[in-house]
Amino acid sequence: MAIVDLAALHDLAVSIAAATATEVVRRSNESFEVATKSSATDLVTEIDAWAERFIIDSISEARPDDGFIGEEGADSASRSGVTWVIDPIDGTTNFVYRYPMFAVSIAAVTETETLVGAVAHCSSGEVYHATTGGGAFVGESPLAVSDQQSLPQSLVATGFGYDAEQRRQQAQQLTHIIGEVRDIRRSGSAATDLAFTAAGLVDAYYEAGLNRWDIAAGELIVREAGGLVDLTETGNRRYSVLAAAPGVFDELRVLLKMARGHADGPW
Ligand code: LIP
Repeated sequence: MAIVDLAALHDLAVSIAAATATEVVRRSNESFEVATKSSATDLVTEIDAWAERFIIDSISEARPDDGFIGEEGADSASRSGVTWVIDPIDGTTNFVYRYPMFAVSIAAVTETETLVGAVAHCSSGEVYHATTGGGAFVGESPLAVSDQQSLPQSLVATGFGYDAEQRRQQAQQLTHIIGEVRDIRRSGSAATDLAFTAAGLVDAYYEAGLNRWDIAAGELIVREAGGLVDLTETGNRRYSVLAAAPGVFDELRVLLKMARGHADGPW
């Protein structure tokens, strides 16, 4: 693999995420086609498709040998050793409802690690970003996870899947968690939840049934902000993620394992 200019890769990710987010927000005020994917509640719009195409074309102009994996179907091999993992609009349901919690998530990865990640929070215009070994930032401001040491005082984000039975099981687990923490937040965007964990806006985030594009950028941002991340591939290219401040990570991991043991199924 050729030597990669991390700074250039990072600047490409941040600039394209920001430009995409600006246009996504502009188009959110226009009419657009909405369709469904894996279930009647799994929405996709023509803006998701446009955004993924725009991101790929913009990156390819600068780096024609890179590969792409995207939520809306991109799946091309890399000739450079660098592959971009793209969620063009993470939180598509929120986008359709104009509920201001959706993000553009772009990560550059190799076979062994994530090099850079950028999550553009569309409603604020803020871009959360990180380079491996280079720290995490929102804009120019350094990010750090919370210094929370008490699980009962922890604000914990989570999410639920598009399959009704999956959601039912995830809600069952939640009944064993919600009384053990300060409170729960459900944004509807995994990338946003991970960025907010890195910023200390929540103390932790967990969710199962995610795709790689939901988490690729946010996971690096949390780690570079001093957080701990447990990422488990659960089959069918789905992932379970726990991202947390170090002071509550182990205790929350144990609680999650207990809660999943009480649910009717694997979620
Ligand atoms: C969403 C995730 C969210 C999860 C939703 C959905 P999408 O991704 O970001 O955390 O709870 O079910 O998977 O589909 O909006 O890109």
